[in-house]
Amino acid sequence: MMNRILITGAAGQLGTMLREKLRGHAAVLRLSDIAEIPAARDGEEVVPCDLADGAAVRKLVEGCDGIVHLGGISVERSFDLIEAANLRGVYNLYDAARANGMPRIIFASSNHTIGFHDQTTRLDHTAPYRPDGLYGVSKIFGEAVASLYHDKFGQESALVRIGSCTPRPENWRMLATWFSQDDFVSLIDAVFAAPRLGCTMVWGASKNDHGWWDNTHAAFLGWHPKDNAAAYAEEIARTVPRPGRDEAVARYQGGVFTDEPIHPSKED
Ligand code: NAI
Ligand code: 15L
Repeated sequence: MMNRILITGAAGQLGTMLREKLRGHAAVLRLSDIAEIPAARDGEEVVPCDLADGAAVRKLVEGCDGIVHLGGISVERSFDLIEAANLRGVYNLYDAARANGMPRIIFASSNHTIGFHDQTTRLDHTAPYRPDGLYGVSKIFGEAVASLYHDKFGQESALVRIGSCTPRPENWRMLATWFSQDDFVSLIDAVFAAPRLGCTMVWGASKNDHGWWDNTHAAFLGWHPKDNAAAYAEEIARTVPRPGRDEAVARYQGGVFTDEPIHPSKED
């Protein structure tokens, strides 16, 4: 049993879900966000923090033996916003971990690191980056910081390139990208329990019949996803109009993110 797991981004969509599902997986869940978080219950601590504030992040990480790093901008936005939360924030987190005994970090990376790959291409861990926006670029930066801190200091991380983590698949693309909530939880347990982690990229997806991503390289973690978006295929075919083959959502792995503009920063 772990003593204290820190969840950053705990007020967000996945943070709120993991707050419930990781209850009891550690003696204490330390919940942090820049946004308001509902009050702590038994076995929880709420510690508000802006990830862009290095001194505050250093204190935040103190006493934690595992980190699930979800905090940051989670969609395409201006460089200003992305820079503070996803560039400075991820650097602050890794440097704070180095100063605090190097607890394992599960970094919520994203499929948008490779979003411009065509949906007909199957990818493994050697696939080249093809970000579909500044958000995807920021997740590549996070993966690079994790790699640096591993090679330089031995910091262990799982770089989870999450597909689409929702209660159920909602559209045609999610027949490939869906990551069930339970499969995310079992991955977190496997990562914290593994005798050796290193700095390992894991595709955050369930075992979808129509998936694009090959996790063979990460088999040593002993993680076995159980859910399959195919169980919802008939319902999606019945209720969701199928996009045209030339639409970004049906062409590229990153879907509609590939169609986003570069959002102007304040000074532009
Ligand atoms: P979300 O946007 O609902 O939650 C992110 C949280 O981070 C928010 O509560 C926000 O207040 C917080 N945050 C933003 N800037 C911050 C700062 N400067 N300091 C502290 N906290 C800050 O996103 P969601 O969907 O819960 O995703 C969680 C993580 O997983 C994100 O990093 C996202 O990029 C990643 N991810 C999520 C996917 C999904 O399917 N939901 C898919 C791929 C990646
Ligand atoms: C992400 O990276 C986003 O954070 C999430 O909101 C979804 O859009 C997801 O990717 C996706 O590609 O479905």
